[in-house]
Amino acid sequence: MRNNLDRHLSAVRNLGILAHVDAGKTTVTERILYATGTTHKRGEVHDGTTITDFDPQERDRGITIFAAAVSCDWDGHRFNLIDTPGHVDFADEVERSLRVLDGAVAVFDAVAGVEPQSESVWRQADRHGVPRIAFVNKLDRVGADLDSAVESIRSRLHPVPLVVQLPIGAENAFTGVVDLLRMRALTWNDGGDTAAGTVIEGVVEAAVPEELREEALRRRRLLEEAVAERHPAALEEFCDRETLSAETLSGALRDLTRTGDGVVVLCGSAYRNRGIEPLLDAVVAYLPSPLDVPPVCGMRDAVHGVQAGDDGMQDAVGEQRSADPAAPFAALAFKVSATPTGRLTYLRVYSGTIEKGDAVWESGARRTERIGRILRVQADRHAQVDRAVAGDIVAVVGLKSARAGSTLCAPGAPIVLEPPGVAEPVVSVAVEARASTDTDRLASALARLAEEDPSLVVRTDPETGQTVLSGMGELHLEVAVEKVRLGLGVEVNVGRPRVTYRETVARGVSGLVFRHVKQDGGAGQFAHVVLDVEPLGAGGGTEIGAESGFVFSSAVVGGRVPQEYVRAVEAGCRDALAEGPLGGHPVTGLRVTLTDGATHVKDSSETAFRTAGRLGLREALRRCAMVLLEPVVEVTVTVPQDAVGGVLGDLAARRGRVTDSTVRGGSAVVTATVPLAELFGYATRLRSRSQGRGTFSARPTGYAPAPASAVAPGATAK
Ligand SMILES: Nc1nc2c(ncn2[C@@H]2O[C@H](COP(=O)(O)OP(=O)(O)OP(=O)(O)O)[C@@H](O)[C@H]2O)c(=O)[nH]1
Ligand SMILES: [Mg+2]
Repeated sequence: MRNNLDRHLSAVRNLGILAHVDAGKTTVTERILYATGTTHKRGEVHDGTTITDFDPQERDRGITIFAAAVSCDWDGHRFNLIDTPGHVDFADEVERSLRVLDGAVAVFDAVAGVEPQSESVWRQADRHGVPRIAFVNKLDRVGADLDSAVESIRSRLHPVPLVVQLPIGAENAFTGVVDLLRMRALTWNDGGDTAAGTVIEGVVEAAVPEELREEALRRRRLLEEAVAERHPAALEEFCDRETLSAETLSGALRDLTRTGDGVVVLCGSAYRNRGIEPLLDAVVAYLPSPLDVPPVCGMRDAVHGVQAGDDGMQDAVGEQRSADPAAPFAALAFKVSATPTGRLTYLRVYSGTIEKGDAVWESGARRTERIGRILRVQADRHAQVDRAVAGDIVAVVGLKSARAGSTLCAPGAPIVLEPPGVAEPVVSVAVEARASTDTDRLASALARLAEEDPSLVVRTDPETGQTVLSGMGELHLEVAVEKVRLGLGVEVNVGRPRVTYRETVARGVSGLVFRHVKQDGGAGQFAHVVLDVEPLGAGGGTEIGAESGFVFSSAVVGGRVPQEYVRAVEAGCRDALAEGPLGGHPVTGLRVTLTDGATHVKDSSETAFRTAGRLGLREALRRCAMVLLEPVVEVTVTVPQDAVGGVLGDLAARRGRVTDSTVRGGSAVVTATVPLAELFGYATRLRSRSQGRGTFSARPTGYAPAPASAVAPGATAK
């Protein structure tokens, strides 16, 4: 029984397709579904006919917005595949997907090489320890060059590229690849009727053409040397025989992929349907199954059953779960979406088994939920299955409170798995229904949307009473508003986008004494605190998405403030960080030390110390020298060389600082850091300046001091 289960699990591959916008992720996914016989028609992104870009806005805009999961079978293996969006505004979708994947295929454009967002997702995958293989796509394009793409992978991402194929033909004449392991030539037939009769579409295997033999042998040698250098068993064989067998190479490539000591590189043209089958074989051969990845770590939820709002993690104990279908059930919800089928919760099951009707414990709302139908996901189509076991990615109908990031587990063995991080929003717009009768419907639709997408925040501006929607960028907000408009049929007015500012400490204060005392009858309150506040120093908390912009410690001696009150002071300080003294913006990049304090036998309590922490830090911040920070991004603009002058002038006018300017594939590529506030409307401006031939992408780099002139009146909306 156990062996059967292990066999099943070792044949599962949970993988993501990652890349910069337009590298061809959705097209690769589409061809994978075609090659595996999951679909019988090849959809195209530009026709709006792909399986994974099924949302109306994705079809209209020709980009992926939402990560979509699909399952397919190849060579006795089950692939659960997630096609992710490449646009930076949707990087949170990628983050959530990476949290639940065991491996990934990173797609690169053979003309552009490594592009900014490929670099960002590569780093994200590094952080999550997700092993990956590289697919250099678009070899059919004019200017495509595998070697220079590989060089840019090496120089910008710093892995050891292990190239296992040699392209046959170039650009329009790209017909196939030499497989350097088996030393065979693979070419692809397009199918159709020719003078010689009907040609069946598909891959044709043959001997390596004579004219490529020498080059193929040279590259095979390079591959063997690179592998032997990094893999002890391979090195032994290489020393004995001065060569490596295909089996040894394959095994070593598998090991190097999993440890991250090398990255296998394949190539092809998804659009022309060349190179997909070897890519699938490589996923099977090199990427890990759920059994090959380390057990997931979580915290045993010791106070299972207490009310929501209690600090349930206080007594939590670390616990590991391995991919064992017989172990207690544990799964992480990584996506929630409202569909005509109902509310779907996407789960990665880490341990145990669930069936329809099972009761599970949900960590977020801290309540028991019941599993409705279990679905194997096929983008917008679904097939019902009886159960889901460790290692599976499925969607579940019937869960009411689970959100992206919730843990679901067996009620008898509660555990909380670490949720994916959520980036903080950097752009906000005010939204209102054009007809006041639609106001409530709009508000509840926005709230539902924010439930599905944790990187969207909806709040009411206390001063203006307006509904303010915040997110990761202009496009993110535009898509959200459009989704509500299309879904409800409600016309919406949208205000000007504004960036979210932060405040930080430039010069701190020490020995600030704050006394919180109320002793006028009834239960009193008594808490004295003495606080030091100082800047965290270079970069502290000013990276976008930084989690540790605040460090708290206690230097109180002699137990003058008991431990539980110290924790309450810290919580109070965190409360105070929500609104800084300059303009009510969140405060980041500071260290607070509790140096002393005093308690009262009767009137001291955690509540009193929390209040003292909040009011004390607020008072301290008023006395600090504070600096306003604005979000800054790195933009990469690609334009025809004759348009570069205009682009440079325009960037300078937007307070941009050019950091690099090169020529790649006949186009000028300009890199600059620019305050995000200056980039609104840049896409339209660039299009008109370059007659539609320019493209740009932006990557958040952090916060930087905002000049006083940058903050126009009213621009301080949070
Ligand atoms: N010439 C050529 N074009 C390709 C190839 N693969 C994809 N494309 C085209 O490149 C464009 C972008 O492809 P997509 O598959 O949407 O790229 P993506 O990476 O999914 O893009 P986002 O999801 O928006 O980040 C489409 O017009 C594709 O037809 C290829 O191998 N060769
Ligand atoms: Mg896509």
